[in-house]
Amino acid sequence: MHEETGGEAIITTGVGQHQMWAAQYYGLDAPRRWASSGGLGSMGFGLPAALGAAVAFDGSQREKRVVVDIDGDGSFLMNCQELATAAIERLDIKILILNNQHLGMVVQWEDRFYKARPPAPGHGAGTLP
Ligand SMILES: Cc1ncc(C[n+]2csc(CCOP(=O)(O)OP(=O)(O)O)c2C)c(N)n1
Repeated sequence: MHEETGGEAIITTGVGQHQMWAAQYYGLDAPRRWASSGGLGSMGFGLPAALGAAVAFDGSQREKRVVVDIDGDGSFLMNCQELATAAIERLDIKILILNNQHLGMVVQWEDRFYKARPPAPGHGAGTLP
């Protein structure tokens, strides 16, 4: 994706493993290309952030930019109703969902720090969160 866009795309993310993966492997090499909730860590950030970036860089006030939300299935679910906004406002965004069918980062921490004991039924490997 970095190659295809010449690194010019604006990338947004949810929070979780997909976010860490994107941060490490996308190959960011310029400022003002990355919108991610690294402080509060708010799942659901990716889609609305992408909508905002698409409005800001729609080619009217500023140049047109490719906008990609790299999201997790869990994070995406938290604000997927905003797809309606994207459709109504005809916003040009792309969404890449890394669907591991888990709240991956939570499972990872359970595995690492809690001997793989899930805190609630249906939260463990092989099930939806
Ligand atoms: C609103 C909100 N609720 C809970 C959390 C705690 N949390 C951090 S990462 C994560 C799992 C994210 O799952 P997903 O979006 O599917 O990403 P993955 O880790 O699988 O890539 C959770 C529940 C959070 N950061 N934000």
